[in-house]
Amino acid sequence: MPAEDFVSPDLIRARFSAAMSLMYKQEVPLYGTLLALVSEVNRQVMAMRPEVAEALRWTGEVERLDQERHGAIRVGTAAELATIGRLFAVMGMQPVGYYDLSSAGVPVHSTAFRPVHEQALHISPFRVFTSLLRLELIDDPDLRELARSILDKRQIFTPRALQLIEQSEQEGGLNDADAQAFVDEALHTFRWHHEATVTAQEYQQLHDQHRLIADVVAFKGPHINHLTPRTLDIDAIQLGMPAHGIPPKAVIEGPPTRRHPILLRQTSFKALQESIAFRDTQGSHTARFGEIEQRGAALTPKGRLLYDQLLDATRDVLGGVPAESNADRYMSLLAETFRAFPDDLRQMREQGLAYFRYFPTEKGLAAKEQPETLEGLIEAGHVHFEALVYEDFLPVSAAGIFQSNLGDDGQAEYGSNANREAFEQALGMVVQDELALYAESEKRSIEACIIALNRLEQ
Ligand code: OOG
Ligand code: NI
Repeated sequence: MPAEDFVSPDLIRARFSAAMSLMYKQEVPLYGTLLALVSEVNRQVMAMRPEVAEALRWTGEVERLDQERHGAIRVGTAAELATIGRLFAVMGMQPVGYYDLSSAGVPVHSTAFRPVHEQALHISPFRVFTSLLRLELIDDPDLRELARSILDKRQIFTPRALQLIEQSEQEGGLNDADAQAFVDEALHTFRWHHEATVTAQEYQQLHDQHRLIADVVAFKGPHINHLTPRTLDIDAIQLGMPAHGIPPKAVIEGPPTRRHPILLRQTSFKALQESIAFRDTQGSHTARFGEIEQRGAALTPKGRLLYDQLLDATRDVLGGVPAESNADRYMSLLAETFRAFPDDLRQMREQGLAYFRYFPTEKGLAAKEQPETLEGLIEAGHVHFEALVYEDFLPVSAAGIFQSNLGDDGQAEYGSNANREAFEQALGMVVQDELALYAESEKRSIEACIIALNRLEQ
């Protein structure tokens, strides 16, 4: 088949993301409420804060904001992870970053599947945070064996999905009808199942070891456990949630409120109690929750180091992890500590704390003479810059999200067990370095400015 008949992976992802959102709205009605709240708050921000609206217009984020989602799944075996990687590749998503959650008491390690090029992100900014259960961290050998044998028996992909993945790999893409079939078939992997594959007693055994182990092992597939929209004002969301009957977690994860947001701020509401048919009897399980996020500037290694230091310093002063009881104190300590992180784009740029995108201005395009350096172009008003948005996740925040849904008392100890090589081996691919991706994106925008400005000079 000629390549021009293939649907682009970006459009397959856009279709899949829309289908996933529709499915999740039907499965979890509260998600629909959350979407309405987020779009109302975003509309207000766009109307009341023209400087925010203008920045989003420069970067094009204004067009992608409504589509923007991330989901999360947890798989049980290396084979499942590898096939998930191939499935996401059909829709132009690649593994980016390695996250070790074991140090936070969650027996998984993870990556984020996402588009890597700014143009692809613009078409469909859809990501899936994907965790692999680490059975090797379970210390009870009998239970480890039980989990392994249950997982080995399940097939989380439909036969047709597997066939279409293979076809896409061999032929280099999918035509319209196959792409549609692929979206429909792939969606099955992410569905919720009311029936467990284990007895109530087996579920309890797995659950007693760690609630997350039961969530991964006891079901037919890796149900999507949340689907997160992006807001422009997470403080407004946090305040507005109770009035909509959605109780938020105690603190917003990530950096404090800023004029120029950095990285990622997230809040969530507690998992739902869902009724489950175990093989022998009826019971319940909590897995799915709601999450909202606000995204800001991607930080350079220097900026990230400063962020990590300030976050650690805040937690040291707090004397523990933030929870219900110390939430107010934590949020005010956080704001105080982060005064050391300049809240000004010019300073952030001059100090090399964040990545940026550069755009030729009207003035620059009309000018006959161009200064020779980027600094000169900015100085002359020929080039405008905006922060490059963070497209990834934060391990401390992710741990906080996991924890708030496992209950603050559900802490387990696994020590620090980062093992990126083992994860990549299971995945069958290396995970990409997010910092390199931001640096490349920044560089492309500078090159595009130079081309646009010099072309008009002749
Ligand atoms: C994933 C939690 C991490 C985020 O936004 O940091 C995450 C999970 O609970 O499976 O989604
Ligand atoms: Ni999330």
